[in-house]
Amino acid sequence: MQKEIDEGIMEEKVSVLAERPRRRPSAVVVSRRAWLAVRIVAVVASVLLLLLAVALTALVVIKTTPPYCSDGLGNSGRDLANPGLFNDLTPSEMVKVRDYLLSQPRLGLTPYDQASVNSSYIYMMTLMVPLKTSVLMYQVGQDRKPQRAAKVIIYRGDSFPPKVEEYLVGPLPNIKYHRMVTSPVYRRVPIPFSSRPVDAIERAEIKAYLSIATEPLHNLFRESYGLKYNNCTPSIDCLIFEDFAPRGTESGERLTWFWAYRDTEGYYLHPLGFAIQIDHLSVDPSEWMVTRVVYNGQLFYEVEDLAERYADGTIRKIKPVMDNVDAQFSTYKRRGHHTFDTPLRGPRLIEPDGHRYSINDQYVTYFGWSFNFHMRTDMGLQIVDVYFQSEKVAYEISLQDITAFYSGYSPETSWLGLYGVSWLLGASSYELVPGVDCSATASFFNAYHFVNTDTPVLYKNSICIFEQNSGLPLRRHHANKRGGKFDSYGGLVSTSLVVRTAISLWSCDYIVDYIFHLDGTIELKIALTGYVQASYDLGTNRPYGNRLHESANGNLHQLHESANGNLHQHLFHWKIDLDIESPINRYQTLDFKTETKISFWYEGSINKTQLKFDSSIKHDEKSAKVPFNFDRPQHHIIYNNRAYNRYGTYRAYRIINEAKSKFLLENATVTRAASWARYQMAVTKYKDTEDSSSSIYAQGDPYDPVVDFSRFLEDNDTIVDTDLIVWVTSGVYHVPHAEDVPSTSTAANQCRIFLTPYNFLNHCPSMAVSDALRVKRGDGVENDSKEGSKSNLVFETFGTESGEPKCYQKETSIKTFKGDIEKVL
Ligand SMILES: [Cu+2]
Repeated sequence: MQKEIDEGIMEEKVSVLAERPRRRPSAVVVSRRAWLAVRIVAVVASVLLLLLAVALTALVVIKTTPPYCSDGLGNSGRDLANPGLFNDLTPSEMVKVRDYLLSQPRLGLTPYDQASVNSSYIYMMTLMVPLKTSVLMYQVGQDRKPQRAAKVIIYRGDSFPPKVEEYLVGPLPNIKYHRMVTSPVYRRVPIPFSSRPVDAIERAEIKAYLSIATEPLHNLFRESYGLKYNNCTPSIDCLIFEDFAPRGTESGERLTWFWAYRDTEGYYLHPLGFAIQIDHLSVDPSEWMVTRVVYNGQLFYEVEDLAERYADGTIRKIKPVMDNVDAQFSTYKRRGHHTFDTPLRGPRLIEPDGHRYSINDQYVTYFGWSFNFHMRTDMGLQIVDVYFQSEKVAYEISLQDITAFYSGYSPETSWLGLYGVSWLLGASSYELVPGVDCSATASFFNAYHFVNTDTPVLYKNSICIFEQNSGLPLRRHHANKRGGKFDSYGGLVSTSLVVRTAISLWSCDYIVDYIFHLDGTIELKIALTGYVQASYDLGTNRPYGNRLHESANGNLHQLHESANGNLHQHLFHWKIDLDIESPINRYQTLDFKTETKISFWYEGSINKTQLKFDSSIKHDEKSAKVPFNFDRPQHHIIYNNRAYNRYGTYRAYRIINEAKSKFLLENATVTRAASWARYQMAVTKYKDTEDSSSSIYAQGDPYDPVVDFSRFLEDNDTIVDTDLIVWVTSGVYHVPHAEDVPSTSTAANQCRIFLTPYNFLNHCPSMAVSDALRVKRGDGVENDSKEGSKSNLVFETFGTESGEPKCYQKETSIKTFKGDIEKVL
């Protein structure tokens, strides 16, 4: 039975086996190998295809994406290891000077980080630019290279009486001497301590003093403004104080007004109607005192008096209204009507063949130009040793001071007169933003300063150099035949090299440009922007300006906080040391007048009236003062009496001051340190001792200034065939108006001076530029124009490629911007 069952199972197994498809073992082996081979081939093919695709894509990208435009001419960057003749102090030189001076026991200096107002310490150091005579001797191989030295300013709060001393320290880098020097241009020796700029050490003491002095006013600040001075949260509920100058109304005083502002973006437009005046003349802060307090147009002599009268309600109070929404008017947040409905980018520069200028350390060449730039901590960026087409044009072109004299009703505004150099134009030249402050294609340079510090401070990208396209032809002409048919065209777009810094002096920004044009012209330009200086509007400021903002607390008739923009005049002083082929030059004016004569060419007695000019050589400094006078139009020429162009005419440069601004405040005591402002132009004989028309001490004592420019003219030197300096004042009246909020715009606020060749050459030097265009008719040759018409025009571009650029412009990103200055070494 079991057997039958087993057999039955066996049969079933056999039958199951019989039902399976029969396979040939050899066929199975071949199939697996083939499958493997197929898979390998497939993988390899896929990889190859992928690589091919990548290669093709790359090819397409390479073919369709232009390469970066070339760098063009070289830019070596700063060479801090081997500073040249005019180069600024390097950080390592600054450290050497600092360490050398601190190691001199006789000087008794305290390191800056441990110093107080009543100690002796280094306030500032800058390069002592070598004397012109020794530079010129060195340049012609008649003398050895002038040694580098530093000029160091030391505050001596621990001497009796306290004073400021200036030292020459050198030679660099292996220092062997330090000598106390007195600049012959300084009228006052020793330099009065009261005229020194307020530095970070004194400022910190003042802040601490204000903190205690205003404690009794805590309630007044809170109730009137919703703000606090102590223990506040920045940008939320803080009241801040800013100091204004001059510091007093007479020489020797140090009485500073501190104005209160709401701490918010654009706080300059949020004056609170509170100001406190402090006498901080003493080197001992415990002797400082509050001398005046102004609140809502009411004057008090003691803080306690104001606090008491505020508490008992016997004075006019200010009610708080400003909130964060109200404060938006002073910010740069986008608002208002606009026509670019979608955000669109504006045009930008492309340099298809790279930079056409080269920079070697601080030495620049561009087209026919060559010059050096250097940064002075006090006076800012300067240009020295300027040549055009290998001919000497100028030894120095430099800004000397920026002033602003204000008007107003309140005690703070009515005495406001600012001297920028005392607030340090160089150390106020901060980082520039690529694509906004300068072209994104610009070359950027760092500056180093040693002021208010214990170690050198890096000002990143604070100088920029770039070639700009003005969008205007430098020259062009379209010539038609008499019959009206086109004859010829010639043109050249105006490009120029810009050397730029932007000085931010508290609320105001001054963009300072030295511009080198292709026709041999140098342009000096200051464009004004930034915030205006607003004052608290008491309703009595109207003759002095416009109301810029009002805040009402729900009731338009109840104005609580309003700002007034006060009338002021900006003035800029330039030193222009032209050396036309050599330092030996003359100054002449072409005085325009009319003449009426009987015309020789017609019968009878027909009178012809026309313009003519008389050339007038100026023999001495007194005759070379040029006050503003529209009735006597003039051209101003500096020429070399021993150098002629091909036509036998004296080689010369002409000075054009496009921004003459009549100075009406000659008799105002606050302007005495700006006696240069009385003349739109003055020409003096070069003297090493008349190096600068202003000084960092101008602001501290404008009433009896350490440097008084008018004295340069008093000796009435002969100025014929000698080294001449041209001093030019430009400026602008500014009545702030609603559109100055939040910022003044540069469009209509530019002060320009031109130095332009006048028979210096034989023809326009821009004829040498290769990317000019000349169009003329070819002889009988006809080309197909795009429009299909026949033309026989010949386009000459003098070897320069025309048409669209085939490269992609390298730019510096805005993201490189850091904003802060930083200590180095
Ligand atoms: Cu202004």
